[in-house]
Amino acid sequence: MTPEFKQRLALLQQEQQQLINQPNQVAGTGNGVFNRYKNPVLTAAHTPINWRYDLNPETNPYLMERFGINAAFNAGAIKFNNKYLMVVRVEGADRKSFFAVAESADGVSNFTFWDYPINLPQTREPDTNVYDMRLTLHQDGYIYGLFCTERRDPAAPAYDQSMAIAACGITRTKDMLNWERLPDLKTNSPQQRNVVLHPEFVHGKYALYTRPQDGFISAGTGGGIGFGLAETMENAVIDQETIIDNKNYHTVYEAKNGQGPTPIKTDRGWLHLAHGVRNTAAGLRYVLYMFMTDLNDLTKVLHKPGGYLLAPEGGERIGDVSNVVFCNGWIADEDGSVYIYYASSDTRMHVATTTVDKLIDYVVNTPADGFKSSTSVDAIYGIIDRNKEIA
Ligand code: M1P
Repeated sequence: MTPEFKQRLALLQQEQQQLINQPNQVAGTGNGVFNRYKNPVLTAAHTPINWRYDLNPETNPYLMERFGINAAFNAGAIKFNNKYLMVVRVEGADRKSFFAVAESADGVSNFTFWDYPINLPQTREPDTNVYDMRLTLHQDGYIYGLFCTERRDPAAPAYDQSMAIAACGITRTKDMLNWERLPDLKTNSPQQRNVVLHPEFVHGKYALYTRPQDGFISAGTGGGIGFGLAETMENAVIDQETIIDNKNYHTVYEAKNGQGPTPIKTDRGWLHLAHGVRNTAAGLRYVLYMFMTDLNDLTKVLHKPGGYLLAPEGGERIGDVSNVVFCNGWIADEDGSVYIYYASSDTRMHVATTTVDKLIDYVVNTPADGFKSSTSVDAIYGIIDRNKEIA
């Protein structure tokens, strides 16, 4: 081993340790609904050095990166054995994503990847790319991971190398180490992404949130957050999808939307976090919004605040796909704290913290979208007038 090799390796290890060990603090006073944090909780630079570098001076004398990692984002999340776990979408420089578990003791700092990425079993139709896993601890005792599996569209002509079909892949585990692969979900929609398993049985069936859409990127005649029932997860089929939260003109979800993580049960209803997309001159803008559904009828939306809960800010606005926040993982702790793990611009992971009580207050008491400028002004007048009464 040359002194240069030794020095470079020590530097790489030191830099990574500093990155992983840096404490994370709440940033600013926030809006009272949630707290943002100063540092991202995971980046490509958090991925283990021994995934990226051949550490043998004989075969890698310059200590070059042999496998580049481009991004770490769109993570599912779960509390497991008292640790906060994310199942992260890690994307290589080759554009392929895979899943890897990272854990933290406090949920906001020191996230460290496990030794190996998840070795996901394949179905008879191998995945080209997999991403955006939603984790659900189901009443049946399994932890399910529903994710997007993408393959080239078999109908694509040779000249078109971008046409793809997105479907919902399904895997499950009991220990977060051994993953069983089940057949992909079947629905009547040509494309499915953002499919999420509800944690409880509904009329003895598995309940799933879907996002039917016509094209790979465009929702077309589809879109909206759908809901459907499947008899089994071993061969999951949804015959009928009911749209419970649709796209809407002149809202933050006018182009498309999608369920985020598994909803959280509260005594007032199920709390949902979702992403909404609108088109702008600068391209698609992704924000996060919330709604609440009825405990006895999961297709009934009880409350839906107008606008977004969380939108990209500052450095979050820049990345591989800029102006995007996306969330497919949150953790509701036993003490009522909630950790919202969101990705910015398809590049890195952040956390926002809040509580179930605050989220209920936000969802129930924020004015709904009135779909017109004048109703927004009415809402502000209402706040001002009530404030004058107490002044
Ligand atoms: O690039 C932004 C997001 O685009 C897709 O989201 P949707 O399914 O709503 O179109 C996904 O590919 C997601 O991974 C990505 O973050």
